[in-house]
Amino acid sequence: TTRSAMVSTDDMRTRFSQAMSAMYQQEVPLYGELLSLVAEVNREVLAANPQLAAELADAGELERLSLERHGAIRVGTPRELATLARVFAVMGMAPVGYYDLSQAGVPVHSTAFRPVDEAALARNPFRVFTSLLRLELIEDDGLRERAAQILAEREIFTPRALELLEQHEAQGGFDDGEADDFIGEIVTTFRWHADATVPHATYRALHAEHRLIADVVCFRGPHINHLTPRTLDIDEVQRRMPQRGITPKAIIEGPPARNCPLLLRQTSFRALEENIRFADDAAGTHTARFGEIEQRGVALTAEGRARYDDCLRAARQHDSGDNDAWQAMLARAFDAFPDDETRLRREGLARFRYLFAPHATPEQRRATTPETLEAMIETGVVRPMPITYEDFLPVSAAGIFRSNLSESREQLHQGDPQRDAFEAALGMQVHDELALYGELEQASLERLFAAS
Ligand code: OOG
Ligand code: NI
Repeated sequence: TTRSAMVSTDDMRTRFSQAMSAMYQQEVPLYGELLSLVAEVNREVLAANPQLAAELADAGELERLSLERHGAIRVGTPRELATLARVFAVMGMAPVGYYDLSQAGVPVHSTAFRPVDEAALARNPFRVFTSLLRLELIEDDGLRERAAQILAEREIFTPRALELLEQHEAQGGFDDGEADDFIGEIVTTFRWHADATVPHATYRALHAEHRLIADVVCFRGPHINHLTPRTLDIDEVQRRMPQRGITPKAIIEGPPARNCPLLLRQTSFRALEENIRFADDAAGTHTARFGEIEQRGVALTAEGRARYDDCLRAARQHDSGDNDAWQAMLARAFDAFPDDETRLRREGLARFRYLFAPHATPEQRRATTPETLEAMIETGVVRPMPITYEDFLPVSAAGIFRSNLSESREQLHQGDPQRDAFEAALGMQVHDELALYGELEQASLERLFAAS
């Protein structure tokens, strides 16, 4: 008998993000409330902007507008990270970027598992921001060894998940039933456990070192700590959260609102304090889980990114913690950053995908060369479209991590970037995100010139 058709990696990723969303809405009802608020604001934005609605409809984006775009987890050991890399490969997700959060006082380093090719990104860009705890930043030898030992003893994957993973690697795919089995087993790894694996005293000692250390070490698995839908108006969702009984973090992270949106803007609600039963039967609480929203803009070149970092740094010297004041400050700090597509492109600050206009004639297409490109753009034969930023921002990510912590800036653990150690743990190198955007732009130009 022939095997039934194998499920595509894109389909695996979609099944995974849907299963995670269903589980998380059930586990964290406030997250369901956030999703409903996001859908409400998205509906209003579309009703007020028929042109945007038409563009999104053309791009096939309307049906999945309010669906999750990313989630985040934190693991404790190289082996856990390496196995996750294999699991995410089944879903067409590869590690992109290296983020050193220790610079911001968070004792982890991270990557984002995401699709990299254009077609897969268009089908479903779902990403998982994945952090590895840096135990070496625990200063106390005894506590560090205890934490390492607790982590060494746990197995975050079910036996069936590991069996299916090996089967997938041997046979190169899953049929429909295996695909659903696998997703079910993997989602189990990311569920919440209200019972900690350690006595309360151990939890308290690790927590005193850093709340995130306790979060990673004291539980059976890496619970999903947030999911993030896409909003069309992040400022409005931030404004309305309190009306829904949701407490937002103080400020929206990332660049200010712009005519040509840049990179990524994010905000979240403050993590919930949840009841926990410890291994010695003591009762207590733990704060880890929240909901986030994101609004994405254009990817920048290395030069654009350096300018972004400069503007952000200038504004951060005056951070008051009040969102309105902060946004006004940011807008001023970004005054000098060009805010129209033509300048962003001509000044080499942002990445674009070049397409022929539908009305471009065969002669015009043939006449399009590197030398005539600018003229073809000016006469409307070629259309540059901004390439969406698909990654994360370390300063913003540190701000999102802090929705777990007190709003005060914890500056406990300063470390150096350890990219080599991270990649050794991962078992592979991470993709360079800046290079990926350059390749997308280059590929679109080559397609254009191939017509000449
Ligand atoms: C991850 C925080 C980073 C983002 O969107 O920047 C993040 C975490 O809290 O584990 O998800
Ligand atoms: Ni996030």
